[in-house]
Amino acid sequence: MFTNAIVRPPPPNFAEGLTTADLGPPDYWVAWAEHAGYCAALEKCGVKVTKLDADPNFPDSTFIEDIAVVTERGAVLALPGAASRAGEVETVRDVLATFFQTVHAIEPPGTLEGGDVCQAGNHFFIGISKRTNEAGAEQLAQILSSFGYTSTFVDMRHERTTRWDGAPLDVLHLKSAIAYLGDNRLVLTEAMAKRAEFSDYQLIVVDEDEAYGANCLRVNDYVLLAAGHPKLSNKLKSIGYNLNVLDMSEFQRMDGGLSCLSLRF
Ligand code: CIR
Repeated sequence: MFTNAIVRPPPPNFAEGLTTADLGPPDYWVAWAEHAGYCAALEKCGVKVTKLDADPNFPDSTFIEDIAVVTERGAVLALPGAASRAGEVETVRDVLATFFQTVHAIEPPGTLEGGDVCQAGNHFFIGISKRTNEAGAEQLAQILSSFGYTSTFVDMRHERTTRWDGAPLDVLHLKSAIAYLGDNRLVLTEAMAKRAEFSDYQLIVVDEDEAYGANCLRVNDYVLLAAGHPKLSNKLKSIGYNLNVLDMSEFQRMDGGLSCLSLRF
């Protein structure tokens, strides 16, 4: 059960953030409204939402999940692999200190972004990507082990998806392509479903044309799902999940998914 979430609304210069989606610039006010809808959805799931001030110094700072790994046993401050995002850790460190006695931290030469970290019960999958390096993944695995969790690494460096125009697109983070729903169930893209790392799980495979939907989010009694993924929506409903379908269009333009918009614990 999650009781808390930390979020940060997009700043007015949100469009200046990093992106590869080639879907055109996001509209700030639409993004603002989508973010408000996301916060309302979290509240409906029964979590208390702590909202940080939007920070125009960091256009990508709404994607707060990348800046920490929070668990019921402790918190770890990340160290973003994207140089433009490095300064986002300061305010996140301060807010985590209000919830956790000790906040561990990834240290150079390690880099790690929370989007590469997928908790599946007492086990963690840690993606090694363009943003998370081996040193960062090793450091996180050691800290998680001190909390009593196990981890395995998933190499994402050659993982590609197909962009809307047919062009190949690098998968940004591990959780761009998988989500853990509880009950030993993973939602994942076709490419990820073929990988040995996930063979012990029940797999809900997302069709390639709905790949963005793989970044869905179980929060207590609901699964939050981005709008526009009817096949995945039907699969999840048929298993019996309560869905809350959310508009994410402006975040998708900036390569961000549902999970990226909050830290949950
Ligand atoms: C970035 O490139 O860092 C942001 N524009 C998007 C980050 C999305 N985060 C995530 O998938 N966890």
